[in-house]
Amino acid sequence: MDEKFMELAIEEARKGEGLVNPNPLVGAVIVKNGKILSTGYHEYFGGRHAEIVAIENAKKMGYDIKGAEIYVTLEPCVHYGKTPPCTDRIIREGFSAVYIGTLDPNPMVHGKGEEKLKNAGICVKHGILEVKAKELIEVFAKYMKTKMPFVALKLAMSLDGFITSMRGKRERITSDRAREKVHRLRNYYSAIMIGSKTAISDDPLLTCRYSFCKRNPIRIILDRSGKTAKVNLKLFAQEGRTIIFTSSNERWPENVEVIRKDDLSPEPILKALGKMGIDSVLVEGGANVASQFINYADKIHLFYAPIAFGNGLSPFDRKFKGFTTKRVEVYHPDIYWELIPCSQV
Ligand code: AOF
Ligand code: ZN
Repeated sequence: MDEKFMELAIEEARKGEGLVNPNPLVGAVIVKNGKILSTGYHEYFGGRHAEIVAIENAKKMGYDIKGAEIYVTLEPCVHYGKTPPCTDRIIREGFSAVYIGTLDPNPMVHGKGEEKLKNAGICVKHGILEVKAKELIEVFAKYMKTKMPFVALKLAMSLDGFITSMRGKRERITSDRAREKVHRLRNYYSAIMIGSKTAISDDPLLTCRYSFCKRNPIRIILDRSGKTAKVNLKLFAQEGRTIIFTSSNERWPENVEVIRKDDLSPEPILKALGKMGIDSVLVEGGANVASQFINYADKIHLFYAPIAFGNGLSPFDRKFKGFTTKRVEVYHPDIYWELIPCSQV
């Protein structure tokens, strides 16, 4: 058993970012006599599972995989979903060992995949690089368990703790490098959410515009009074879905999905998104929306820029507690600080 093969399987899995939701990111590596024969990953929602891709890749290259070992980031499935069970295939191919990153939180699979493989006489071990393997499926796990989307909050903040200056139109806070990271987040999460005030004052595109982007996130605007119906926002003309939550009877362009609700507080919004099959949302602003959703955040992506506003709005005007540092990175000259709720440590 070697952790470096699991590391590679995790790297493979990440290639599916943006296309697998609401399925999990999964990667697999096939090893024989210490040599890597093939790799594979879950490429898109409804597509072949990672193990199957790795098996078929090995066969394409003419390898005999009987007696080989497979490293897979998530427990192989036992159910007939959109594809037949991976455990059956692993048994049929004659693998000698299966190394699993983490068990599948899906109750149809959890523990059953491992048991089935063991009963077939295969050596099975789970919990290889488990912290990383779990992080890989954190969106899937939250959505599977709660039917509510994973909530990620993105904040760009000045050194003195403000997310916008008082001068009206929002100024650019973070650098180009930080911006690339933000687009990675837009590619990673299924949807992106902002309030009507930000939509109107910034007129953002809310698209994913770097070479690594696989698609645009679903754009969600919270607009209680229907202010955005009266303006011709750029985001209405972008490729992909736009959803407006509102309690007004205004009319929007035809391509915009309008959901009428009296209560636009986080809980009913998140429940509605969950029902629509949306597994994750990146809350991008502004201060009002951020401070409302902060207590629902499963993760905070905070970008600190070395500038000072002297005054402005802080998203932390409500009770803020129970978060801890997951990682810190530098996107020169900005600092990126990833926070997670203490309950998840
Ligand atoms: C794996 N490898 O690559 C994935 C797994 O509808 P299906 O057939 O695609 O099944 C989806 C379920 O299968 C999903 O909820 C999760 O439990 C598991 N996903 N399992 O062994 C994979 N994507
Ligand atoms: Zn499977």
